[in-house]
Amino acid sequence: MRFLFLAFGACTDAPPATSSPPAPPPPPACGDPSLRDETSWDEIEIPGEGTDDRRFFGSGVVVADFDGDGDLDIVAPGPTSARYLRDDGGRFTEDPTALPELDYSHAAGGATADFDGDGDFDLVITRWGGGDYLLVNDGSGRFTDEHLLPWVDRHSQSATWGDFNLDGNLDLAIAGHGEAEAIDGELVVTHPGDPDGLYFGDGKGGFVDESDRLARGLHSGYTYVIGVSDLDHDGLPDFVFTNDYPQWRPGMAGLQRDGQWVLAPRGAGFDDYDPGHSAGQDVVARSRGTRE
Ligand SMILES: [Ca+2]
Ligand SMILES: [Ca+2]
Ligand SMILES: [Ca+2]
Ligand SMILES: [Ca+2]
Repeated sequence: MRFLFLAFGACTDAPPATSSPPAPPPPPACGDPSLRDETSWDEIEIPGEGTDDRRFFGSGVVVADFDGDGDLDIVAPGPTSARYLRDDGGRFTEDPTALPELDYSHAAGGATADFDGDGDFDLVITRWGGGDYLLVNDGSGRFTDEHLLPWVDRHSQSATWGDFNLDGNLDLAIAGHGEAEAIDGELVVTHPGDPDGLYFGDGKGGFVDESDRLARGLHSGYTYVIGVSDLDHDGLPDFVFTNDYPQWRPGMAGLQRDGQWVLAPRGAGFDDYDPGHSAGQDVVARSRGTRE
């Protein structure tokens, strides 16, 4: 598993501000050739993350200022571990004690948010089987597992934070994938994938399993990522499901209706998620759709 990180701040295509009052210095322009110089990047290779299991692959890393020192740190879930990399003056150092001692096998992805409102970034790590973790930050980039999520043995890929029911508390959606079968050298699925998870924050630091609010047709799509957007512009958050396998719908939209999420009908403009296509003006969904 390799990562490339730019040692400078974000760039922009916007022209520098010239009007008064004086504006802060603009970020470097994207045309700055130094930003395209490979020597401007740190390359980090995390050893031991290879796997021969073709059924498994991760869904990403989590980046945030976990220790509150003003720079971005990294949590890298992987097939055999989850690793915490702290930015120490522009160089990343692994801190093996930042994350609690847990079984991180088949850690697939994660997401961060300050779900408890204490000013630091907390962390969800999803696992492709064996249960997901919600880790609470103590403010210094050290985490504990307080078992705030219901334990579900689901082949999870990724997690998404948001206030889905607009009650002021952060909620969590977890994408459920599933196991395929190897038949004649090809991976195929002959049964529905694992149900996605939907957990509403209770305002007291806990979560309530509200997965049944997702209509049956939205579950079980071998989902990589659940995106959130108000697709139909009614003020209520909707979901986009980016799925695996052509045997199932590669993409689905769930529209919020009376506290439930219902499958948007085909032809309504929300199901055009074939590989390379976009869905609506707010969300771009992409599903590979086939296995290599
Ligand atoms: Ca930091
Ligand atoms: Ca927090
Ligand atoms: Ca909420
Ligand atoms: Ca909506």
